[in-house]
Amino acid sequence: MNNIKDIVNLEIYPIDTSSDFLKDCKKKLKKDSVLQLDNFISSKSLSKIQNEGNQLHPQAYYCSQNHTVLLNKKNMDLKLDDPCNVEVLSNKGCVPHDLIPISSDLIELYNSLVFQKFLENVLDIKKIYPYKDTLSSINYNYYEEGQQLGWHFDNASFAITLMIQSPDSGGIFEYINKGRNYEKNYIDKKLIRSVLKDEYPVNELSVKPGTLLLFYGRNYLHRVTAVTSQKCRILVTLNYNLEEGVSLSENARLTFFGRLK
Ligand SMILES: O=C(O)CCC(=O)C(=O)O
Ligand SMILES: [Fe+2]
Repeated sequence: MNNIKDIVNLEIYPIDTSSDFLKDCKKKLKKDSVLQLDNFISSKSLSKIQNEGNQLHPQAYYCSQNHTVLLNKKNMDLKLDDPCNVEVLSNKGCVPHDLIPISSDLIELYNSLVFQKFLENVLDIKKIYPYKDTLSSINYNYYEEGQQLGWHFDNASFAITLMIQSPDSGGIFEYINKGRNYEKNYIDKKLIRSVLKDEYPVNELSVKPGTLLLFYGRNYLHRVTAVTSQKCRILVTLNYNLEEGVSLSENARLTFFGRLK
């Protein structure tokens, strides 16, 4: 039986007990807008997940799409040089939740009340819920050589990712901790324009296998640069909702998984 104690490195990250540790995480997330917890997953569990990710790899569904930073299609009725109407490319493979074995440590982690409570505390959220549909809660993402995720703001307010396998080169997570305030309906087009033109200094994170990353993806512009090695980048997204019974839109499911169920 896999147990949260065997999956998470509780000696380094006492998510089950220490309130000081929680306060620290909260503070860091507020200050830096990202929370990076290296070696969050124990080495034994990480090996299991890496094997699982490599075994599932042939079943990945690959998609390639052009989209704007707001994840829309180019709108011909808007100014074509509006930075929110400029298209970037995203292409990657995805293995959806229903293909992940029920015995997976990822499922244990995702469903763990200790882990969920930790996320709720750090993110200052009352309660998080899994997706209602069978595909969207846990996703393996595969970035092959030449594949990337273009600059964007997420639709979801926060993102939780787990690095499984780093490529030998490229595939770097880059972000700026401003650009939009969704709650206040504010967007900094000048800033977005200069980021899209590579004229703004962006932050990059060096993320290793086993690292858990939390970030406010809806307000912070981010991307994954193209992988430039034969070794692919494998990353898991742990996707939760703020309300119960929510499914990912049909459009998004068809785009990312190639099916609705
Ligand atoms: O792959 C990553 O590190 C980030 C993923 C991401 O930004 C997304 O799925 O929206
Ligand atoms: Fe994102």
